[in-house]
Amino acid sequence: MGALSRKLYERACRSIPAGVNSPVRAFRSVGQTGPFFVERGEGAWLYDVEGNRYLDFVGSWGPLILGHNPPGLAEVLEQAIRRGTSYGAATEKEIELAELIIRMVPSIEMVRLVNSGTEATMSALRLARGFTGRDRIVKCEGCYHGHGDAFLVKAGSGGATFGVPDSAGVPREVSGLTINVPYNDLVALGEVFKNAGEQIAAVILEPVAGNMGVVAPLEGYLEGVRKITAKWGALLIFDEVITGFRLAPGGAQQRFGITPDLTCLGKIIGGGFPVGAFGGRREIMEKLAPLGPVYQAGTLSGNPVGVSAGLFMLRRLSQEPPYEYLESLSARLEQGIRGNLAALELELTANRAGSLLTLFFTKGPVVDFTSAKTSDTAAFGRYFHQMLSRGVFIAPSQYEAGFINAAMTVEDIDRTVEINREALKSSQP
Ligand code: KE4
Repeated sequence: MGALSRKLYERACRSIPAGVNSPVRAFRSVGQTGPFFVERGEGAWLYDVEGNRYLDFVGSWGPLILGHNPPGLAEVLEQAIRRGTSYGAATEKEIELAELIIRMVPSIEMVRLVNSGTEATMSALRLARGFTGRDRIVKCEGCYHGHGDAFLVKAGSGGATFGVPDSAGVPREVSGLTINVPYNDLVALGEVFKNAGEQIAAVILEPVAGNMGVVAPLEGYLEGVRKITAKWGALLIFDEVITGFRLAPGGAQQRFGITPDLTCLGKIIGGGFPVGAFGGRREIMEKLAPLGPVYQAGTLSGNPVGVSAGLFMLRRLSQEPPYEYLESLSARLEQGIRGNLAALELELTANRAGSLLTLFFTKGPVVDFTSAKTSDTAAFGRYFHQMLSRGVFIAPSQYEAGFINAAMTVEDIDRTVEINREALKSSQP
């Protein structure tokens, strides 16, 4: 870390816990005391305060599928801001965004906007409990659904990285209602339902997991979860905060042909602005206040600036879909990395789903949290720094996804493959 970043970090630590506003940004999982500080982002690149530039595979953790500041976005936002930054009153643009989300994600008949992925999952959970009259929920070990109390039970993102399966401050009465099952394990899920099926309001999962590193559903897994939840009258909630609008215009549910009862969205939907959403079957959504008994609210929900960013992103993704281009870049990167592993005779595991990719420092296969946790996180930490020092910024944690974005070029990918090879060589013990 450069002298300027170090100085800023020391100053930040005096006023912000660990100097950051979200734990993973502190780089503690890769053994570094503090992060570099960003000066600006442009296209596929991040620039730090020392003027170093990094090819950005974090992309604000998913929202920036078009890269930083895609052409046209700043102008749209400037116009929006000039009309006021927030009204706390209804606007036509909120209807336009809702209608566009419904067009792109067919399982969504009605949708409500919120301000983050956490708010989307928290609200979807309360709605599922209100709709079914049941209290228990099922989640998968290694899946992360934001920092709502009910989900901080073996959370797979920050929690796993910090080796803290539960969070302090979550009452036992709350975490006791959350049942964890291994991802990709229908037998375990069936068992849970056999024991407590009538008490279970919902199963929530990432249809492609990104928060234990990238782990795709095994053949038949999502279909099996759909069947079990339907049989027992529990709702199926797809947390598509990462996969929504990324794996396809209609997200993972379009890619795998599964219809959940509720879907949670975030990240891309705001293009870097704080926007989230949850939506699904009309009969469920109509339980929401002020129509129905399930309360949910938000001062800045449907905010005109965030909505303008969301309309820009989703219109761009539906009118000029980057998915083929992203697939070609992502496949090229995966092939390059696999070629390096073979040439260096390294038995590591590269998992990819569309433009999501994780290199696990373990032999694999990595199909759930238990297999992900066999990764050598110290080796990953060395690799992270070798990549960063060569100008490639990957997630500062083994248990996160890498995000390829449409501002990247074939040359960027080919350069990354070369750097990956050098970094792998120099990070060997
Ligand atoms: P936010 O509240 O952070 O907007 O969304 C929570 C969330 C919900 N569901 C999924 C599948 C998610 O991946 C997330 C947030 N993802 C993390 C990265 N693993 C955000 C980065 C961070 O926590 O700083």
